[in-house]
Amino acid sequence: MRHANLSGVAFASLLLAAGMGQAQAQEGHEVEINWVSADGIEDSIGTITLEDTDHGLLLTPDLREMPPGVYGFHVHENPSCEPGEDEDGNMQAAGEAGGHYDPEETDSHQGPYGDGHLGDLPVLIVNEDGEANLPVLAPRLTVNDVQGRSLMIHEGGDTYSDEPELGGGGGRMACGVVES
Ligand SMILES: [Cu+2]
Ligand SMILES: [Zn+2]
Repeated sequence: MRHANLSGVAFASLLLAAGMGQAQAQEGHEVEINWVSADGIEDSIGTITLEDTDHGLLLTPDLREMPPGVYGFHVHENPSCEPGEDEDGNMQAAGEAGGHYDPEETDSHQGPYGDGHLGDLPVLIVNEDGEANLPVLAPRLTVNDVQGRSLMIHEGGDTYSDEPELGGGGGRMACGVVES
């Protein structure tokens, strides 16, 4: 009888472990997002969770303490949010992240539904409470594509076009590295 009880405990532990594994899978790939400046990486503003779906890559932000508005959002090439020199030799926030992820070398910024940069994502929306929690879908991407790269949030919106330069997106404001 005592033996049977012990087995029961062991079985319960096994179920618990299995349950935790499942919960982790459902949470998806979590990316921490930090403010960035020319001086370096600053405070965290939350996370963005990545998930493969039948319709493409789903990015679910859980960000806070941001000014309300619409923000340009992209996958950048390199897994770094450190400052780096721009073309004119000035230190730029998250410059080490490089440009928009563009494996086909289209050199064209057309937004998430065009044939240009693969890293062009739908804009992020921050509500009146300073929170971003509306998921966005990138139909041409998978989690695997963005691992070993970075997520970038820009001041201002995004016109999803080459004019004006960089689709009207402003400076690099917040960034997170997607671990491999
Ligand atoms: Cu960008
Ligand atoms: Zn782009």
